[in-house]
Amino acid sequence: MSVDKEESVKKFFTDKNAKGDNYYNELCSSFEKRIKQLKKLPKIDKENSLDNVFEENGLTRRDFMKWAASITAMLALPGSFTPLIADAAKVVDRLPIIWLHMAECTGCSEALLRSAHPTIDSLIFEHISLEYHETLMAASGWQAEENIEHAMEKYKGRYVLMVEGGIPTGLDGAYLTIGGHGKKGKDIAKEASENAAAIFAIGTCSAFGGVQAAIPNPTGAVALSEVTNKTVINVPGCPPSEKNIVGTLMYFLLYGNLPALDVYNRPKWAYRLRIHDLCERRGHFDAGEFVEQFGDDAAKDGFCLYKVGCKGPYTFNNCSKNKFNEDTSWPVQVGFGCIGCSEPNFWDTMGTVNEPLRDRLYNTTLGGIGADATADRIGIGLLTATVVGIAAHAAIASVKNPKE
Ligand code: FSX
Ligand code: SF4
Ligand code: F3S
Repeated sequence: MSVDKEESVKKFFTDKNAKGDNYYNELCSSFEKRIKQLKKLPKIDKENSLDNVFEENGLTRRDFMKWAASITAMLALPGSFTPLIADAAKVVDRLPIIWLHMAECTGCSEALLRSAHPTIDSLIFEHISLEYHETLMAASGWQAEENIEHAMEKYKGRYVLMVEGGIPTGLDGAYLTIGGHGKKGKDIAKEASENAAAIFAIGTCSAFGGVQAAIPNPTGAVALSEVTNKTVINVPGCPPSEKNIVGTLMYFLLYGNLPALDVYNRPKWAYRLRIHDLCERRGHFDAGEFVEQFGDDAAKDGFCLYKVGCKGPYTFNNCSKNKFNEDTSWPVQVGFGCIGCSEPNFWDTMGTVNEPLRDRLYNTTLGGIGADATADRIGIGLLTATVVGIAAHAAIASVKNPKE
């Protein structure tokens, strides 16, 4: 282990042990204080309470507390914080939200809201005060334009800005104009960022440019962070899981500040580990048991999908924990490898979807040890898996944000 790595491991354990009773007591008081302050703010949705919304949708208090417990665990807080998380969810409608759509497919909104049976996450999201959301609001045209201007003025410095989609900047932004006055998307995003209390880039398009920024990027689409000099919290995924969206919101609600972020400004609580680290097929990877082609016996046995293109070793996200479609499944579970959708430029850098990356990234970083060669020699077991892990980290480190 290098000295640097050793130091950081030591620091990790020292910090962890330092988080004794005092740390959690103080955290608990600061959450209570914050919830109290939020409660004093005018209730934006005066007509309804979250309790009523749950009742109308056939959800019990038990369901709600189960949800609160899962958010508590997700944010790595002790179980005793569950009632506080539940309290915080109830004041979520004190937080005005402005949600902008730029260049994208609306999959992020869909992921959150289109469930056959409303989930707690979707209900909480519907209950928060969405002051402006082009897909959901009734207003259109001039009225819609007025709404956003009014919301930005009325909630100046208080609103949370959520942006979905990449921002076209080609032809000075003329590829995306919105509303009766033909305002450019890039100008709206920049203006709305100015007085936001927090800014979340929802989805890979907004976080990193996404599919429209893939080569040759005809509209000059860029990440939200390129058009504003404010800090943007990236919640990538194409689409991201609704839990990562709601979890990020809950974090902000409770802590009142930004979570610890990785080099790509993704909250560490959600994007700290690789898909590969959390994968239910990982045992097969370590044992050298691979699907060689879709439909073979190994596929039926649920073996590892690395050789049919899984990019889990290079992708940081928590999909196996959060799952999609009402918590039923996630890509690898249904038998299709991860395509790396929460990584910057994954359309350009992650190669062909159904093929491993071959030697493209590995050769330069590990003195010629190719990923496929590694997988073929996997019989040597865990050591080999470690090599792939190191290779993936090294490859990722080599393409990290130059700003770091
Ligand atoms: Fe689509 Fe959102 Fe992908 Fe992008 O999700 S699901 S293309 S991340 O901006 O609508
Ligand atoms: Fe899972 Fe993919 Fe890693 Fe295999 S390569 S263990 S399928 S994440
Ligand atoms: Fe995306 Fe991979 Fe998860 S493709 S949804 S990060 S499993």
